[in-house]
Amino acid sequence: MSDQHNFIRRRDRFLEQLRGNAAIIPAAPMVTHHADCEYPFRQNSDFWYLTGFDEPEAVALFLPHRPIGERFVLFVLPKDLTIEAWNGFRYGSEGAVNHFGADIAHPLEDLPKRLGDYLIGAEGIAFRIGQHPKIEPIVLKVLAEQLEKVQRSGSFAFSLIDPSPVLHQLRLIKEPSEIGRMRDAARISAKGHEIARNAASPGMSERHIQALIEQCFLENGARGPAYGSIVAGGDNACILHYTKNNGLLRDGELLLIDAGCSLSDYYNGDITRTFPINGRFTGEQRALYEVVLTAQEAALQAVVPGNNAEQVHAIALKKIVEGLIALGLLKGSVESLIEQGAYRHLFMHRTGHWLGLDVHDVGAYRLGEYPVKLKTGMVLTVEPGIYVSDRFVVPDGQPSIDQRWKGIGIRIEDDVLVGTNDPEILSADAQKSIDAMQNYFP
Ligand SMILES: [Mn+2]
Repeated sequence: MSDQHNFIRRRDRFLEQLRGNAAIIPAAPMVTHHADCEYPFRQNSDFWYLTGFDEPEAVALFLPHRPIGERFVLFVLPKDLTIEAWNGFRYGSEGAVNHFGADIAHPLEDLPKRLGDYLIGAEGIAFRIGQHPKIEPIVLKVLAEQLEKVQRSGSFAFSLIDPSPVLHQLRLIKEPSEIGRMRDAARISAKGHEIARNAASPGMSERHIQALIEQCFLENGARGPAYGSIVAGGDNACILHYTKNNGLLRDGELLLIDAGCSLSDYYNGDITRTFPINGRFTGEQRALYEVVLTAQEAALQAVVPGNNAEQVHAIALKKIVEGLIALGLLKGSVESLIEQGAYRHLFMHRTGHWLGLDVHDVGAYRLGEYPVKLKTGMVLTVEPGIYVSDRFVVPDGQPSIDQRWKGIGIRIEDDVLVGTNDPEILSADAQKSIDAMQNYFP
């Protein structure tokens, strides 16, 4: 169980920032896989961040308008020895108070009848509409009742607001304990990549490599992969979200692996590496790999306080476009190609995203007109790529692409902590130099 002090501090900060609004934050439900089988449980990251409570269906109330000692209320699935014999242990209301610091806890079934009373005196409700279909009708019913009362008494305004901006701003800046866990997640993820590269050889299946990397995650205590592992040989690498992983690894092709683990407390790694399956780059593969690596390393250096993610992307993009011009795959000036987007058949995604409890973590990238500035404690990925495939149409005025370049998909992705000065590359254990990618002979 994670350290309760962290959760207490987060709740205090959240309560403070809610001002007079009462927040309702639901846990994740169980999700059906098929028939009566369910997916393994995955807690809602907002709920986890504030509670550390890892059971489904629960609802947390944060009540800044109540006295100290009544501000954190949990509604939880009740103890039931018969159900627990089938589905596992539950803490129940008592456990929620004794082990998770709830001021008060109730069985979940009491939520509809108790929620209204808890909200009396709040200025409004902070609840995210559209994401919690089971809880939303209960919240809206209570809100309607409150609005009726307000209308009659005329005493105060009662609004419905979104708790996400406040909560996600908190989540965007990682605390020291979270940074420690992000290092762990990246280290284990990197280890899996090293194992995969050392094992890969022509004739193996993508699935076999997936098994090896995910075995590493599990052996090292992770829950499993943070997202569907992408193990993509050859042209499959040009399908950005390829997860079929049912192809064969062919001599002369590259293997792109985009995989990271999710830890017991949900912190995630997200790493991509690309290497030749037979241990030797072709000339074309090597040339494109050098372009991506150069772009990625330049972009990584820009992950410093005061810069923003758009600048990081712009640096990577400029290097990629320069490299592609030099290789004859693009034609024109760097500036005009970028302005016209005439590179998008070769590099069609952004260079990164926030990383944390969610793989594509929460937090704004822009506040109105202004890109969010990088601050110490933020974690993001830096992941430029080049994809050469018949899937993507060459725009008018750009050179058609010779067959020898086709089927090459390269992405290099690291997880980076914005430090006080230099960036800390959390995933540095996963090799990426040209030599390391060729440093094995089957
Ligand atoms: Mn990523």
